[in-house]
Amino acid sequence: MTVTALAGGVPAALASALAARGLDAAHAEALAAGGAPVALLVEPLDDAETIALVGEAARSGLDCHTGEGWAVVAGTLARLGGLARPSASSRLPERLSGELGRFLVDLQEPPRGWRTARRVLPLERSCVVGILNVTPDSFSDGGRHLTLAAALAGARAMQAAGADVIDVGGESTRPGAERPDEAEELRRVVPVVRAVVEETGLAVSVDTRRSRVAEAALAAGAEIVNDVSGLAHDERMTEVVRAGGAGVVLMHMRGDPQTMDARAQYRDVASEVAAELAACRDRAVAAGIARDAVVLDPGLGFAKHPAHNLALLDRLGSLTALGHPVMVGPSRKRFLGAVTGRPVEQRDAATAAACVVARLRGARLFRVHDVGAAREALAVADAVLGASVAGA
Ligand code: HH2
Repeated sequence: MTVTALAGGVPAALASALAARGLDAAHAEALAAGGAPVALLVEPLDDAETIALVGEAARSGLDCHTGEGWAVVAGTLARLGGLARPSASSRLPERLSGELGRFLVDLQEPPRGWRTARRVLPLERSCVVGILNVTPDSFSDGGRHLTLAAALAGARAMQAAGADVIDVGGESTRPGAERPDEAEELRRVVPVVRAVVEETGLAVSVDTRRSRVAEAALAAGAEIVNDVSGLAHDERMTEVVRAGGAGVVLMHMRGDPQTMDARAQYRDVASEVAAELAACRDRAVAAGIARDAVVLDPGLGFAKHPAHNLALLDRLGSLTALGHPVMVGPSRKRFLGAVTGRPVEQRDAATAAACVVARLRGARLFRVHDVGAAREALAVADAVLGASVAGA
């Protein structure tokens, strides 16, 4: 059974209104959190579960819409919490109340940090991840960082512009790209990782689908594995991440970069991506990867048409509700060209705007080429959200 949040959000306005009227801050925040509007899609359900849910929802003052094998329950978080609590009078089957309870715990506890192999990265402020592609053929920065000196200069410039993490990749994953062999990917990535770690002291992640590349990069000082296949491509990858205590980005994709475009078919993109990422997270955690090491990423541009990417940005709440920090990587991608009509080298303003939208919808990490533009735009978004929470 999967449960998906169709809406959610930080009820900062309510908390601040209550605090302004004399409630102490903690009490105001707790009341406001309980008043947050939430809509949950629950499926699959059998007939008995559906009938029980309709009855309990009505008794709790919640809206409930049902169809063949599914239900949407909507109301405040506090009332939904009541549904999930076991009580003598509740007629909800244990499987359903238990699943709702587990889901609501994640929904209420947004993580404040990301555990990597070497530190806990704070996420109160937006975390900007600078892209360092050491490839000849990446779609926007291919060929720019082919020598060690050029790669290091790129990393230093991103650090000066406010990057928190440098993401080093040796394979282009643009649709239809040709793959380097493993020896070539190792040759590209490992010396750059070592040098960037030594020279910048920033957290370094390695963008790879290969376990041997991840392992060598972790040994060279990387602390995060960013795997666009969500640990599905290489069966040793999960163990390499676990054994290295690495932070991990689980990104959503269908198929692989060669086949993904044909698989961009969704009935309801946000709930499907959220459910597939939740399953990916469950496999990783069951295999021993620490929960607080996991970041989720909707995989903008991977098996998604422009409209899918835009809908996902708007409905990121379905992902943040899974209880992990969310990363987005809109940088210079095709869907931004489709919206603005700009060629790839003129999409940094659109990228910064997409980052701000994602921040307002709950994302905390932003993978970008132009670190300075994103950092500045996100500083405004962080300040607006901070002021709202502080009750100014
Ligand atoms: N996008 C790309 C590569 N890696 N990793 C995450 N977590 N999220 C993303 O959206 C993402 C990613 C593709 O962009 P880029 O690295 O700029 O291009 P290329 O794959 O051509 O090197």
